[in-house]
Amino acid sequence: MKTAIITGVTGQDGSYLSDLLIDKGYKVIGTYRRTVSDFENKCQNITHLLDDGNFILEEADVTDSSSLYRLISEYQPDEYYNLAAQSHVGTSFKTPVSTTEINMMGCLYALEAIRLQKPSCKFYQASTSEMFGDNTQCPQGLDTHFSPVSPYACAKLAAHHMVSTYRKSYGIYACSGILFNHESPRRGENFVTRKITKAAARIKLGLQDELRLGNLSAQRDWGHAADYVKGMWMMLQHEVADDYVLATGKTNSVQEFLEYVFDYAGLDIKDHVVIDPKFYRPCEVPKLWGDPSKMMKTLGWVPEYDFEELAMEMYEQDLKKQYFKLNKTIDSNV
Ligand code: NDP
Ligand code: GDR
Repeated sequence: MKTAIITGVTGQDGSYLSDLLIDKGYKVIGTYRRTVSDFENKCQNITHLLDDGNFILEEADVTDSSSLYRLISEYQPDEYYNLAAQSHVGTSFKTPVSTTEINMMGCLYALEAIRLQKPSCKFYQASTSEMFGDNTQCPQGLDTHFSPVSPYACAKLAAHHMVSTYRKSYGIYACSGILFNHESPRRGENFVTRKITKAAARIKLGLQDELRLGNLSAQRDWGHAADYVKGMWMMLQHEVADDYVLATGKTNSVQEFLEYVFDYAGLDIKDHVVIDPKFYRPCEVPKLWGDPSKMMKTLGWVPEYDFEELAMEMYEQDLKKQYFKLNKTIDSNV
């Protein structure tokens, strides 16, 4: 039985990756960090795993190197997926230092712990298309010049280079997956797709009237998280460690995502959507459109979801959740 450590297991990708690895017979050590917010809410993406005998939840902070040393020494993992991050690009402009500590140093601490305690452990780093920044040369691939425009992307780019340095200098099996945006019903509620699907569901049920958004012209290559975690795992099963791009190869604007969801829900954008400069970023990434050809040719990765299926699933799941909450409130009032 293989053992994998997944940091950031309560997040979107950590939860899908846990599902996949447990299904494949792994023992999964998922890490979360304690915060004052209630445990149940924090663990909502992994509630279904908490009683699984092959899933162990461990407390760790990736900026605390000792917690990573302890985990690697105790569990002697075969694979380590570094997914923990301050992952909100907009927030990184307000918290550049802690974002860098988590997104850059968190990666370095893990690489060092592996090098010193279990050098045969394979390492996956969650790199990002944000590293291409304002370079709009499309489609973006492994040869595209990086041009980060946020503290988030700068920290991720430093970590990205650290990964290839550990691969070349120390012989660690370390891969970076440069992943383009991927979403799902488990996506955090302050990312634009989920903000839109949740708001559309609430407007439909009469629970909300207005949706305030920022820049609608940004274009993103949006895929489904379930497809992307499969790609992460495939990268670590190849004979040699390498870097890859995971993307759908198609791009859509935020406006197009909004239109699709509102049309599907039978709502009129003009009646509900307000542009609020509060959600503009000091510097924007205008267009992301990835080239996944290496991933497809070398590893045989093929995404199962398309843009419309993704948007539809997210809206339907939000509608169900909001309907359930509404009925619970009505029940408790009668
Ligand atoms: P999420 O924001 O959903 O999850 C991030 C996780 O990291 C959360 O569980 C969070 O826990 C945890 N975390 C944050 N800080 C720390 C810390 N100091 N120590 C331990 N855990 C911490 O992100 P996603 O699942 O969407 O993304 C996974 C990774 O992939 C991230 O690294 C992200 O930057 C990267 N990525 C994501 C893409 C996407 O489109 N989703 C695309 C490209 C890259 P808490 O609740 O405590 O904050
Ligand atoms: P992104 O995702 O920054 O691409 O990073 P996000 O959904 O936050 O923004 C996408 C685009 O939508 C515009 N936008 C808004 N964004 C948010 N969050 N809220 C709004 O109200 C809003 N209105 C318009 C943004 O300006 C942006 O152009 C995600 C994260 O998962 C990163 O961790 C990951 O590395 C990248 O994707 C690839």
